[in-house]
Amino acid sequence: MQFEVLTLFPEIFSGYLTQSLLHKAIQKGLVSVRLHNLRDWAEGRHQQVDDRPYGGGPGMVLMVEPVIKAVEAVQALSVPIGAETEGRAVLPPAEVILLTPSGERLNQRMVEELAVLPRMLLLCGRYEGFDQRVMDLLRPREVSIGDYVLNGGEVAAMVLIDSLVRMVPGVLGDEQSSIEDSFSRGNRMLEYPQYSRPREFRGLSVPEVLLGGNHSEIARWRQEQSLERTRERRRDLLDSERLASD
Ligand code: 6GU
Repeated sequence: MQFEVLTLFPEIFSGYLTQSLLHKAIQKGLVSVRLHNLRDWAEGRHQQVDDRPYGGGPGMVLMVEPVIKAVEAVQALSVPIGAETEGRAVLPPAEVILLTPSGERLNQRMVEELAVLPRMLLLCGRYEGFDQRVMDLLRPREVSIGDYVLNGGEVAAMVLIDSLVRMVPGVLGDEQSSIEDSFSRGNRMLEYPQYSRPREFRGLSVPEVLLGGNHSEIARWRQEQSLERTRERRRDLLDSERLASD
């Protein structure tokens, strides 16, 4: 799974990309993330990438020209990272995904859908968004991570990458599985509570059932806990109408 990320702030990604799970996935060649600075496609002495909106109003708009040039240049990169010297493998064109609060809201169904794509180009916006002609020309998939406003698409891009790499076989250890994740296909329940040592802490004890070693009893208890939590916190997940449409 290959990500090309177009951003004005590539340095925001560095800590995230070197964290253990993702770093290992990158080392193993299962995932690659290539950062591109939009500023590299800006013109003129000031390397301008944003401008005031026609019609007035607050903020600045990301200019159409540098974005389109950058996307064309990234799409033209046909050699995957790590194979530059071999120079044979050709990359498929990347699916263009634009991170914006006006996009379709990300959920696990969308994650599963996107997880089949071999290569994605993530466009991170800043300021008051992109010139509409970026969307008109590129027809990207516009994705939002939720109903709140971030300062830019970078954090949202990391959220998207993080949710997608979990779906790549071999990225999670054997002991973990994305299939059992909450919200994955066939699991619309919140996770049950977990406990580890010590058995008692400040008067709070681990539920007796977890200490007994009766696996079917434990499984039943966990299922009940999941259901109870989901009822209390996320009744919408249990709604069968949504089950059919999502
Ligand atoms: Cl993708 N971008 C920004 N700027 N804000 C958001 C978002 C994206 N998703 C939710 N809020």
